[in-house]
Amino acid sequence: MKKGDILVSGVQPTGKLHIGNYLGALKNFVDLQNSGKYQCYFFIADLHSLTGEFNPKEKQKQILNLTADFLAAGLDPKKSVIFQQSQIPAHSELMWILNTITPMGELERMTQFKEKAGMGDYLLYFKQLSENINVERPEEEKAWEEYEKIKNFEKYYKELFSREIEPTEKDLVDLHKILNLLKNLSSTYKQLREFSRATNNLLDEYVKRSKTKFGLFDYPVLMAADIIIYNARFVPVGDDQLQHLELTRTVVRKFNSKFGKTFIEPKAIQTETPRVMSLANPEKKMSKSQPESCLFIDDSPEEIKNKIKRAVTDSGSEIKYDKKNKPAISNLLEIYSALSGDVIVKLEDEFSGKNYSVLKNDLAELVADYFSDFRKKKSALLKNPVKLRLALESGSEKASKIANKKILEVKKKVGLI
Ligand code: AQP
Repeated sequence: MKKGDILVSGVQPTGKLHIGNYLGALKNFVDLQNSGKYQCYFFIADLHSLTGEFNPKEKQKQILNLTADFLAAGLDPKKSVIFQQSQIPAHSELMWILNTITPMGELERMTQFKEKAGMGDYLLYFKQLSENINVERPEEEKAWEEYEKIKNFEKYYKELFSREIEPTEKDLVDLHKILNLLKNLSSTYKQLREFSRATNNLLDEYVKRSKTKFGLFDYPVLMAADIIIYNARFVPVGDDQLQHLELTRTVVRKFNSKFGKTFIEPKAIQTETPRVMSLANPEKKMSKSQPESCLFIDDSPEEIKNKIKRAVTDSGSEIKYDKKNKPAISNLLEIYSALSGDVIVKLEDEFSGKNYSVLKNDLAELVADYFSDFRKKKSALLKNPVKLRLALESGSEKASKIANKKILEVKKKVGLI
């Protein structure tokens, strides 16, 4: 293997890979590997994949399926270390040590957690409410006392939702009590009825949150361990992982300042398409957990054609790259450009005067063609699961040598040995 900076990234074996996973991560893994500039470590993030719902009977199949994706896309065990996260206990050991220095407040801020635990949109909505609340003083003097009480509530509310840390369930219960007291007074103040409704909804979300599994909350700490245990300087990831990577950097600083310089602060490497958007809703990212939003890289040409045909489009008919006003067409153009290598201006020129269906037809052909070789290689690889398993085992053995050395260093620094 060539010398050079170390680079690490992983993908969860949770199902088929979509074109976002490919253009935001896997394609880049292959390019970075082939550049010869890095020592590359790519792993099957099977421990991470336990944080969602899953069927244990399917897990082995998913692990081998993703290994086949890696190899069929061009990752080469002779050039990169390709391994299975759970085969290297040092990742989990390091995670535990990092857990002891990671503030919960940092984890509570993670957008992905808030979205998956069902709170993200609600908190955003409350923030907006708090920014807009401004109850006017009523004309009639007899209502002034009532107005003062509401004004106090307004102050309390704004303070609660302007903090960096989310309000606790107790804050919400208190808020609810105040709203109940104000309810009799507030018949004239429509805004407060909206707060009352929203507070009830948010309390429901807190109940949902309390049922959310801790693994999902702790996910970014395991991710930090995955990266820094290899002394990685770079991490090729899509946009959705940037916040987690920032947390990794924070954890590294905390560890180094407490126990002495041990870890490197890693940086992201991103592609031109770090955030491929959903085919069903171009305001949201394409996500495996929303299969209807996805174009999977092993979809058949027929499926690709149907999915792209059904993809939502924007109003108007001009094929123009304009993320704000034409998010759906811009997303299709980005995918087109990434796969064809043509710059977007050239595509706009090519499709000028043509309608959306021409772009969709051409894109469907391009995607089907692009992945045709991949599909063949993948189906051949899947016919030999033993070979896939051996490839993973041999990679895991190489990775564990590095990881075991690092965990020893960490244990010494912490005083465990
Ligand atoms: N829409 C996307 N555009 C660009 N890159 C993306 N990635 C994920 N979605 C997009 C990147 O793919 C890599 C591997 O993803 P993963 O399997 O670890 O992540 P994931 O988050 O489970 O994949 P999904 O589709 O995002 O699943 P959901 O949202 O359902 O959990 C990562 O580098 C990621 O940034």
